[in-house]
Amino acid sequence: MDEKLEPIYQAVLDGDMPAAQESVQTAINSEFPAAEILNSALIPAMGEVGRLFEDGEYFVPEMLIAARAMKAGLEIIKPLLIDSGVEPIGTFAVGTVSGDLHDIGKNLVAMMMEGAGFEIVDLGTDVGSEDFVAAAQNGANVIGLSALLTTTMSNMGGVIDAIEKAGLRDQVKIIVGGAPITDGYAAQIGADGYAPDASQAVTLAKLLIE
Ligand code: B1M
Repeated sequence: MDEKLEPIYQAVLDGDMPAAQESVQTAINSEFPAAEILNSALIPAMGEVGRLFEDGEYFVPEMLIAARAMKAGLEIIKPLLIDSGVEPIGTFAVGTVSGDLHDIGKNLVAMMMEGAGFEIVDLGTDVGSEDFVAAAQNGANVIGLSALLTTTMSNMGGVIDAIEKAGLRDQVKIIVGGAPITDGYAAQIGADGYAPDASQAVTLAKLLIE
């Protein structure tokens, strides 16, 4: 790993928020590309946190402070990932489904969508079907459902059913993503598509509203 990225990776692993902010800022000051900071340091660090959790070396508090450090780093690169002043190409409403509190991936998807010119309605985490239905009623063209837990991914199908029951299914495209989700699962629950990461979510959403 590049020596400018190593302290960022380490700061997230240590859950050291000030060090994460400082090391991200240092990398930006030396004109390191924001996308590389994200893809080569921040995301791999969270992957390693997950591995340490699985191995019983990290517990929930360590995951929590690592997530806080990552979010602080993301806040710094956010303006560089978002190209402001672009005419909205559609409205993207996004949320993490009911029972699920993971929001880093969802926030990244929202950031990239904003950068691609979508107007964003961020519904937050632990979002019930009724809020997704309301977003569709309020004119969202694309709805994004995120889930990180095998126990909450099943709530995605419920959201799609609720949108169908409200008579809104033809008006919106629904895309799904998150670590346990696959193409096959997306097809099974009747979503319009699945994206494995934030940048592919943008490509998919643009394709669907074309
Ligand atoms: Co949690 N957690 N967690 N956690 N956590 C995982 C998901 C886990 C895989 C860890 C592990 O065991 N290795 C495991 C799930 C196992 C399973 O379901 N089979 C797990 C567990 C078990 C839990 C708890 C149950 C732990 C407990 O309490 N015993 C608990 C559940 C709480 C709840 O939600 N009800 C819990 C809690 C937490 C924290 C609160 C401590 C914290 C979240 C903080 C926060 O988000 N604000 C946390 C964290 C940080 C993680 C890991 C370590 C990292 C997640 C992350 O932010 N990744 C995670 C392990 C892992 O993923 N390796 C883990 C970085 C992020 C950029 O990636 O979110 O995957 P990701 O998003 C990607 C793609 O998935 C995709 O694009 C993003 C980037 O390109 N994507 C989409 C995501 N959403 C998309 C939507 C789209 C398209 C693409 O379209 C709409």
